[in-house]
Amino acid sequence: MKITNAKVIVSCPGRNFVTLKVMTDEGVFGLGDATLNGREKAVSICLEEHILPSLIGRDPANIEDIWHFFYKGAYWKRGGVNMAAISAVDTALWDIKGKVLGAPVYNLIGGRSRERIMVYAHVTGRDAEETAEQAKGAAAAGFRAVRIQSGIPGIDHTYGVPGGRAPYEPAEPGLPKEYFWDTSRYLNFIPKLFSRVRQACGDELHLLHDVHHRLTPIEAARLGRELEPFHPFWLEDPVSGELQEGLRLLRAHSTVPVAIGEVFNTMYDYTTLISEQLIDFIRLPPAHGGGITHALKTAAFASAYHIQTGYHGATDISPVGLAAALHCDLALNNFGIQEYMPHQEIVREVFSWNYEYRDGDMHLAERPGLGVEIDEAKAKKYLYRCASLPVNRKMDGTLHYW
Ligand code: KDG
Ligand code: MG
Repeated sequence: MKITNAKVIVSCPGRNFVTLKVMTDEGVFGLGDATLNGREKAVSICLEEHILPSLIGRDPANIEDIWHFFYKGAYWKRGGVNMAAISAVDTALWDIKGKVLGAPVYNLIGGRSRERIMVYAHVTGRDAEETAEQAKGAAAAGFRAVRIQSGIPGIDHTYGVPGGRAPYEPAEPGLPKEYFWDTSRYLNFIPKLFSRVRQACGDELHLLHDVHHRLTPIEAARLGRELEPFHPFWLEDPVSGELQEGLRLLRAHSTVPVAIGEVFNTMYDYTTLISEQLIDFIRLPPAHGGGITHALKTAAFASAYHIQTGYHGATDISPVGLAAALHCDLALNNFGIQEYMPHQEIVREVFSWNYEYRDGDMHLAERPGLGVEIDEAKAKKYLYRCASLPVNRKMDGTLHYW
């Protein structure tokens, strides 16, 4: 069997997605998600100019060899753009393998380890009161885990909280917007938010929160310690992950579980974090972390240290990327939880998929390969639109992490 052609499909049904389609001489094709929010064109050029010409002619069965060809062969290893491109190739090859063998991908990587995949919902409110009400509503609708993000007194715009009635979408049309941030107001408020939500929802609902990289290690340690009475399921990206050693400080002061790595791109970004047990959940999903091949290795490394998966699943992971994560979620013994932020309805015009949310869990139907299709004619109707993630400044104008 040979790869005869491959193409990159950039489409914007409500938001931009970059999808790779790899075709073979036997008519079987595979899909991979190459979406990197705000850097879509960089990945599509990387694929078209630097990767696909060397992919054509290879045997799609040899996934491990092809992975190393593009990883080691790039010489400039790692990096978000390169790894998103490699992830898409790898995922498409697993899709092909599944279709050729007539098996869902999860059956090729160990089979079912569980009946269903626990997901967490996004719960937001303009203030603690509204967030608590929304959390109660989500629990009543069947969710057993919710991520709580709230407007903060004295800060005009907070990460994760939509301005109007539209669902939250991280990238906004045009060039990056600039928002303002105040760490001390944030730190004073979040324990009050957790207290209010616990009061409204009781003890059983799993509560998660995304700090979105904004604290220093000692600030994160303070927050972790103050949230302990409310036993969060996790605190996500409490500090920017570049300084892996920084997590030692948080660990020294708090038992709050930590999830990190949605902006990482290989297992090498995790070496200190995993081997020193400084975190509890890995966030790096197959779509950005080297595809299914490398995700399995990262998960195996984590499992030796009792660390679980909690894959990133925001709307900028396409249905193809989410399906790749769900196949791993179903098969991995050290699965923890999966993020679920539903795509807008309009996305169904371009993609169809085999996963379904029911009663707090995601369920995967038995279909060969990944189980996701793309309608190329419809995809063409939705032209790419420039959209960017915002940036954050401290109140005095200093550029900070968003
Ligand atoms: O593109 C950026 C988003 O994926 C990110 O802001 C979402 O942090 C996020 C999350 O946890 O879903
Ligand atoms: Mg996050």
